[in-house]
Amino acid sequence: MKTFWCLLFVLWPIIAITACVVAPSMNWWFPGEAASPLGQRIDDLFYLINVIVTLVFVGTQIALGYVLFKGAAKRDDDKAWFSHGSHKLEVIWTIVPGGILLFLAFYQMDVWGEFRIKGHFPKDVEAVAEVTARQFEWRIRYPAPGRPLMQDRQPDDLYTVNDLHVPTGRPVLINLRTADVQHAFFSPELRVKQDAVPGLIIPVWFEIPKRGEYTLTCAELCGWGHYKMKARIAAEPEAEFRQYLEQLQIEQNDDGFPDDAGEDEGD
Ligand SMILES: [Cu+2]
Repeated sequence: MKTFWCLLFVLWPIIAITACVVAPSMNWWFPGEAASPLGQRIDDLFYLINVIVTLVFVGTQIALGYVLFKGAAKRDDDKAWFSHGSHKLEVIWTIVPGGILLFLAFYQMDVWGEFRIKGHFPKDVEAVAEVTARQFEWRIRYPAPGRPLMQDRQPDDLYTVNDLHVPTGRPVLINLRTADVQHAFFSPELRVKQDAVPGLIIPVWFEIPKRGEYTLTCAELCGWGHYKMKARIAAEPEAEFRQYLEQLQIEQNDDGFPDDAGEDEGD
C-alpha cells in the first residue's frame, strides 16, 4: 500500500511534464509565434522563466520521490528521525531563489522599458489612432489622411468601431482610453496587453511586420457584455492604409445625395 501512494504522488509530476511536452503539438500553447518583434522578445523571456521553473519543479519532485520511497522502505517499528533543520540548507535555498529573482528582474528591464516607458519607445513611432474602450465595443478615431493625431477631437477626424487598421513595417502608437469602466486592450498574437483606465490616456505601441488580421479583445471583466468586446486589428502596407483612410473619409462625408443633385435644380 505504501508503494502505491508513493507511485501515485510521483505520477502527477510526470503527467504534468508530459502534458507540457505534448502541449505545443496539441495547440494548447501560444497562438503561434509572436507577430511583433517585441512580442518575440517577450516570448523569449517567458520561455527562459519556463525553463527555470521546470528545472526547479523536476528537482523538487525528484527529491520528494526520493524521500517518499525512502520512508516507505522503513519498517513500522523503526524509530523516527528528528532533526532541527540545517542552517546551511536554509541559507542555500534562500540565496539561490533570491539570486534567480534578482537576475530576472534586471534581465527583463530592457524589454519592459521598451514596452511601457515613453522615453524608451522607438524614436520614429507615430500615433495613428485613438482607441476608446466602452461597454461593450472599441471606438476608433483616426486623424484625416496626412494629418497628425490630436489629443482633442478635430472636425475632420474619422471614426470606426471594432476595426483598427494600422500600417505594417513601422512602429505605430495608439492612444488608449476608456469612456466608462476599466477595460484592457489585449492582442494575443502581438503579446500586447494594456489596461484602459478611466481618466488616463495611455500610449501603447507595437510593430507588425506582416500583413494580416489580428485579434483585439478585452482582457478585463467589464460587465455583462465583456465576452463580446472582440475587434480586429488589420495590418496592411502603408499605401493601402492611406487608401483605407481616404475611403473612410469619403464614406463619412457622404450626405446620401448624388453628386449632381444640386446641378439639376434649375431644369
Ligand atoms: Cu471590457
